[in-house]
Amino acid sequence: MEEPGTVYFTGTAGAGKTRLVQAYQSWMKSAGYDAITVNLDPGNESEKFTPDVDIREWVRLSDVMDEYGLGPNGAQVAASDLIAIRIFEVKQAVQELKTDYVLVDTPGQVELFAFRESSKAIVDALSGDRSAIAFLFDPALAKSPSGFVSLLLLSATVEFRFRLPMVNLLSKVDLLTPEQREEVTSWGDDTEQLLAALDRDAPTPDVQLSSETLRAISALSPLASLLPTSAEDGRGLESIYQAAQRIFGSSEDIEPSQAPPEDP
Ligand SMILES: Nc1nc2c(ncn2[C@@H]2O[C@H](COP(=O)(O)OP(=O)(O)OP(=O)(O)O)[C@@H](O)[C@H]2O)c(=O)[nH]1
Ligand SMILES: [Mg+2]
Repeated sequence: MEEPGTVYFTGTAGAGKTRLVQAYQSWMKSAGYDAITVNLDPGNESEKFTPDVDIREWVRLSDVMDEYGLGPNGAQVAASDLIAIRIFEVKQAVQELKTDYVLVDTPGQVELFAFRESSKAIVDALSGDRSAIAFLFDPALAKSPSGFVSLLLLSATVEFRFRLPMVNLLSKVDLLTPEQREEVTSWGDDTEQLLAALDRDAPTPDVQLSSETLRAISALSPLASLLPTSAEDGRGLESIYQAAQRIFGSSEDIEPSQAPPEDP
């Protein structure tokens, strides 16, 4: 059997990772694909989310806090190391489910995921040759030009660190007006538009830092276009699938009629 395609969903706290993983799994199932969800967040308390493989069976944030006398953030760091030690058991649980696609929800502390050695070890151990990262741009941050640049920097950091193909998503797009959505996606397509938007803001140190950061990032890698998505109304879920297929290099394609409308 071909190895499953694995997509890690990451992004800042509250960007919509957990709901998107669930919505995307439902969409995949309704389109006839076999996908499982894996929760890698030891502190995930969402009662509505019942992942197929749950890291909390091995490591639970509340237990780590009690056992080591740590607060929630210190416990996330310790938990990440504990997860790295048990990751091959998690991998085995995933393999036993014999699926085509694995959708992985990651902890909200994106700096933990992006910077700690243990998360690199976790991703390396879980990933086969067909793996990608979906980075969520939260519209609450992405709708301001300097917030957008901060997310670009974070996304580029994740990309350089994991060296996996990336798909950048604009999440919760149902919360933006059509004009806002167009403006934000245009920044992802065109550095000049984003620089112009920064120039329109007052020249505070924050805006100057963003302009210089943007110049540095765009010299390193071309800007990534954002796919607008919504777990609320199902927009863009098919585009995630298509982007993943391009990355995984499969010729298999879907009938457009099976999918919900892209832009209701
Ligand atoms: N309107 C709207 N709200 C959303 C969408 N996706 C998520 N939300 C809301 O945004 C909040 C955060 O969603 P989560 O899916 O828990 O986000 P997360 O990135 O997993 O959060 P952490 O794991 O805590 O970092 C919740 O109140 C969700 O209901 C969406 O597509 N549209
Ligand atoms: Mg979550």
